Amino acid sequence: MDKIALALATVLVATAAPAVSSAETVVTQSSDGTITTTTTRTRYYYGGDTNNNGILDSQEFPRYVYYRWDMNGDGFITDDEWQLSASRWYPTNTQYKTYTAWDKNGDGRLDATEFDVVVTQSNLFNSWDANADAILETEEYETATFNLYDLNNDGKISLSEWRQGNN
Ligand SMILES: [Ca+2]
Ligand SMILES: [Ca+2]
Ligand SMILES: [Ca+2]
Ligand SMILES: [Ca+2]
Repeated sequence: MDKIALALATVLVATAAPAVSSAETVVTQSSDGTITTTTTRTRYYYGGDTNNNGILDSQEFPRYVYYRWDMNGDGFITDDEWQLSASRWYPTNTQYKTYTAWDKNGDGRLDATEFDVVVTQSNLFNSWDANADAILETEEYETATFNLYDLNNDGKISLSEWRQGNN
């Protein structure tokens, strides 16, 4: 019975960690016999890359964050989803301790429009976009994502930090 429970837990962890990227390798041979291998990497950005160009820009960013916070994918950020994400995405800003100030229509949850205001007013994109060119390069995206998991800022992601980030 314990084995079954453990196997189930493993499956849940595996499915909770989303596919971040896929790699496609193209091998071409030119007429002189030279073989060239090119690998391109495509990121999914959780559906936030709405124009599908492989890059998150400042317009797309709020929706990307929204998809990541809406863990059950029902289209709303509820109190429990807010609690799980706010302290990781806004570790130093107590303004984001609760969602109630952002719930303009008072229905107890945040829809995409309400949440866009949160992301825009908090200037979250600017803190991710280190070179301030209004797009997130791979390195900027990776650094910011790493920081989401590295809760104690020691430059490493422990197993427990990894689990907390994927719950
Ligand atoms: Ca894009
Ligand atoms: Ca939800
Ligand atoms: Ca609402
Ligand atoms: Ca940038």
